Amino acid sequence: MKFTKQPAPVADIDEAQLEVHKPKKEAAGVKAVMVALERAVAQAGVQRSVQSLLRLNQKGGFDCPGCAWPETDGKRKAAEFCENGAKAVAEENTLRTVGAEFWAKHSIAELSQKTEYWLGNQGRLSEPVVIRPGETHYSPISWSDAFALIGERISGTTPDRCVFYTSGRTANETAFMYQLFARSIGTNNLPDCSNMCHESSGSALNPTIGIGKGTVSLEDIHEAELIFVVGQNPGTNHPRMLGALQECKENGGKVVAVNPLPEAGLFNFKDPQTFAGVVGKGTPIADEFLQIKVGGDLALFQALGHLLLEEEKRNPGTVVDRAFVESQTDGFEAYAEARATLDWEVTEEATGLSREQIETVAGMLIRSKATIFCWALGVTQQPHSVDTIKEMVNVLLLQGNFGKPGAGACPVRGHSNVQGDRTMGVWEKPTEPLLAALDREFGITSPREHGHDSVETQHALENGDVDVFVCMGGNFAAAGSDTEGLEAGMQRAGLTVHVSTKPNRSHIVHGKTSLILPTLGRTDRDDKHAKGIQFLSVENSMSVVHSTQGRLQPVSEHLLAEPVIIARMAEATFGPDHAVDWRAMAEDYDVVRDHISRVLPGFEDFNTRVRNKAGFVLPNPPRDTRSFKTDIGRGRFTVSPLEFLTPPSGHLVLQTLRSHDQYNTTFYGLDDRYRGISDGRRVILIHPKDLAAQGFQDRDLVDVISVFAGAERRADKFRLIAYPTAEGCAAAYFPEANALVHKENVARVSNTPGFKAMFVRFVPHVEAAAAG
Ligand SMILES: Nc1nc2c(c(=O)[nH]1)N[C@H]1C(S)=C(S)[C@@H](COP(=O)(O)OP(=O)(O)OC[C@H]3O[C@@H](n4cnc5c(=O)[nH]c(N)nc54)[C@H](O)[C@@H]3O)O[C@H]1N2
Ligand SMILES: Nc1nc2c(c(=O)[nH]1)N[C@H]1C(S)=C(S)[C@@H](COP(=O)(O)OP(=O)(O)OC[C@H]3O[C@@H](n4cnc5c(=O)[nH]c(N)nc54)[C@H](O)[C@@H]3O)O[C@H]1N2
Ligand SMILES: [Mo]
Repeated sequence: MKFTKQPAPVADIDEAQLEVHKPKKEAAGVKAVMVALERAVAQAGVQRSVQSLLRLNQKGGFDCPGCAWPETDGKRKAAEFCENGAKAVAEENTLRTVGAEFWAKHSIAELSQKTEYWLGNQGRLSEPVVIRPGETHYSPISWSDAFALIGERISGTTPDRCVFYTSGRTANETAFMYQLFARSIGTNNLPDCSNMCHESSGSALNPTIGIGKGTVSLEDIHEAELIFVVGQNPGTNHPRMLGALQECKENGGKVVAVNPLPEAGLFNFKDPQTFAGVVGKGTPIADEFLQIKVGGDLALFQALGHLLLEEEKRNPGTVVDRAFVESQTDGFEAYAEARATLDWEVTEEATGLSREQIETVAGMLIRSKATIFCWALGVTQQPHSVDTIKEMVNVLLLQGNFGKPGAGACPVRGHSNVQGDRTMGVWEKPTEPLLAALDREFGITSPREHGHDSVETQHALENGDVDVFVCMGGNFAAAGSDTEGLEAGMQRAGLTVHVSTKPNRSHIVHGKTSLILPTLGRTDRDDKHAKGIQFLSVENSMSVVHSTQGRLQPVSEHLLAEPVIIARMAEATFGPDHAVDWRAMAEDYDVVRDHISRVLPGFEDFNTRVRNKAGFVLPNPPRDTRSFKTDIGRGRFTVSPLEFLTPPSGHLVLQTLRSHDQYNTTFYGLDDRYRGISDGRRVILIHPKDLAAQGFQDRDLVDVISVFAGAERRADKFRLIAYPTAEGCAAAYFPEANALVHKENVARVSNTPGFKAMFVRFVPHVEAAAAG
């Protein structure tokens, strides 16, 4: 098939075009379907769009690259996707391509002036390119020369000066090969996007419940009596979750939303796949909305624990699941003692909520016999995130909300295979059993010393300690904090290797030498193998492993599949006589799966079970048997001191978030429809009272200054927008505001950047006088 349509590249963002309308109180509906189809057709044409959307999340089809929310098994609708999933697919399916001509036309100096929106919209990368010291443009390089260069550079330095980043789209088999490659070289420098995302969840769950993952299934969401949605914007980031919440409500369940912003999807959902959703009023979602202050969640869950214990004192045996607590947990007495008293004044100050509001929600918890706490980044990107999540676990343990239908912990993951990548061993702090199993299976000696996480990688880059930086997907320069320092650090790396689908900022602020290696995406057919067409697998947010297979014709014949790229990097590094048979794995992914089945517990007989239509579920002790595989063999109550964000006087707390029209650092479009903001992104959402108190007016143009540990960071030209956020808390888009996040502003223990915990003030923006 010849591709005919080559839609023109888009114009870049013109912030002067910014439009602001009233925020919406409902999500999805017919509009969502229309936007999805319009975007799909604009990028890929009718035929290709139909071809791909009909296979999205279907058995034998491909896994949606949009998010990690599971598919509705057994009763999948003909079109099991959401607006943003469809946009993610359209983004990948585009017929625009970026090849030699593009790179010859645009210099790095020119490209450095472009936004991610413009860069990403140029199209799919179609051939490998290189830029060497002193050059101003990328230019084509053959695959074999590219691999030779990588092999040479890795062999020419020490393992600790090589870093291997993974963004969470990487499939299981790919991730397994990738970590094996790093460990065969001799490094655990395997930072991943999880470090910036749900690391705090793993850091809190591992010691308390013995597994770093959620403990619920999709059925549990449907059956819960009460669900908390904390620090999450499902209407935009996990739209299919709204269908699950709707089902829960239809079964009589209740929902509590905890968020500083009144996000549309938390209030009303119009399921575009049902008649009622199209013509009716939709389903109200949240029964209670706690408009919490940013960073106030630890205080909230301490107060809820306190109120539950008080009720237990009044009516013994009605709240605390005594049998469960006694037989399965440890540390209850110390926890009960710590939560016996509460300072309501401080609690109200920390949360911005009234005592009555918190008591109402505690009453709902007390009445519920099956509660689930869902959470996402509003909770994980604070200095005290790990303590907050531990406190949520305390409340769940108290009522025995593990291992029974409709109950449990549900960290809602981001990237579609971020959870699977970690399961496959992409982790800078690997466990000894994993390393021992790798060594046994492959006859290598894995390094035991921990490697760099994302933030440590940033430090290493800035210190000039990285010679080879390989990025398996993602956009590290834009995703991390302290943009200016990070970009300078990237430029100090000896060689950057970007295995990517689309151009992005990280390609532009490249290492001294840099390669961009174009690869297949989820939707592309992977059939250039002696053994014929191949499929891969992923793990969703609920520990279900299933296959994913793209069928579309790739936009260019020069793309290589990720497993092939890893195998060839390894061959170039180790030569033909390495202990690991890389080529066998690249030719036939069943070979990778056979290795995985012998290395990772839970993957026995992987090749057979992955071919089951619905895939298979990984073992999960809290869910399966109400047991906790912690070091003490019990669930652990913990005691954390109260902590919340107290900005210096004259400052607000700034959180960063995603618009409805972006995927992390990539922008599908410029319409944050539910929040009513379009055609511009450099905005600060601010409560009208704070706007007045700061001496500004709606739409004023300001420069933003953040303060952290005595240091200041500055980002210019943002427009203040009066918005119904919690008082004292402002919001801006990621990645524009990343320049304001000091790299040492991180969550304790997990080292996740404090992307939702900055202290900022504003000064009027003054245009620099024209030169001359
Ligand atoms: N369409 C689309 N889908 C995506 C993504 C995308 O960019 N676009 N990204 C994917 C990825 S990698 C991830 S990790 C997830 C992210 O999914 P989310 O976590 O939903 O992403 P954010 O936009 O960061 O939204 C965080 C929410 O937390 C709230 N919040 C901020 N601070 C606090 C706080 O202190 N307390 C509480 N209670 N709430 C707070 C914000 O108001 C916001 O509603 O989505 C995934 N899915
Ligand atoms: N301020 C602030 N910063 C944040 C966050 C925040 O909430 N606020 N969130 C953090 C979070 S949760 C995350 S997950 C990170 C995201 O960090 P990353 O995962 O590094 O960033 P993405 O924007 O998802 O990466 C987009 C790029 O991935 C490439 N890509 C897409 N699909 C594929 C594929 O199939 N294969 C390959 N090889 N490449 C592909 C494309 O080239 C595209 O340009 O950002 C973090 N940064
Ligand atoms: Mo994420």
